[in-house]
Amino acid sequence: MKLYYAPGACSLASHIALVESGEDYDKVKVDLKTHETEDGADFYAISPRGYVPAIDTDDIGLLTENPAVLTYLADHYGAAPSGGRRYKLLEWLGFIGTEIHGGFGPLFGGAEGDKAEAAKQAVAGKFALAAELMGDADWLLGEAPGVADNYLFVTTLWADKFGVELPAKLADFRARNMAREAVNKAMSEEGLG
Ligand SMILES: N[C@@H](CCC(=O)N[C@@H](CS)C(=O)NCC(=O)O)C(=O)O
Repeated sequence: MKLYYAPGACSLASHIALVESGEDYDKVKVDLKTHETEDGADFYAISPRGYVPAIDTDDIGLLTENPAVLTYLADHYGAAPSGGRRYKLLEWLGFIGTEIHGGFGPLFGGAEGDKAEAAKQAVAGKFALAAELMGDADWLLGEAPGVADNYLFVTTLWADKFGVELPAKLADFRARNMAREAVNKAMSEEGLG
C-alpha cells in the first residue's frame, strides 16, 4: 500500500487510518502547487486527477476520492461498520467531503474580504450542523474513532488555520483526536507540529 499525501491536507485522514491499521505502508509526498512528487515525478502521470489522497493498492491499483479511499482503508483494515451503519458512514463521508471540505474551497483558493467572510460563515454553519447531528456522542459512528472521524478532524484543523468558528463540541472533538496515538504519529510523519 502506498499513500500519496500532502502535509495537513485531507490525505491526513487516510494517513491516520494507515497508522492505526498497524500494517506496513509507503508514503510519497506531493507538492500540490507543482504537482510533483518528492522524488520529482509528475503526479498527473500517476493520478490524472492530480489531488491527494491517492492510494496505490495491490488489488485494484490506484484509488482516489476521499469517500472511496477511506472506505477502502476501513474495509481492508477491519474497521468498517457493517449493516445499516455502513450507510451512515457513507452519509458522513459525503457530508464532510461535499459540505465541510467543499466549503473550505474558496478559502484554500485565496478568497479575501467579503468572499472569505461568507465562506467562513457558511462552513461554520456546516460545523454547527455536524455538532448537532453528533448529539452526545464522542465519535461519529459508535464507540471508537473511525475514518469519518479522521476526516472531520482534519477539517477542524483547517478551521484553526482559516479562523472559522468551531462549536465547543467540535473543539472538544478536535482535542480528543489530538490525544490519539495514531493522530500524533501521522501528524509527526507529515512534519506537523
Ligand atoms: N474530490 C477529491 C478532492 C480532494 C482534494 O481536494 N484534495 C486537495 C488536498 S485537501 C488537493 O489535492 N488539492 C490539489 C489540487 O486540487 O490540485 C476527494 O474527495 O478526494
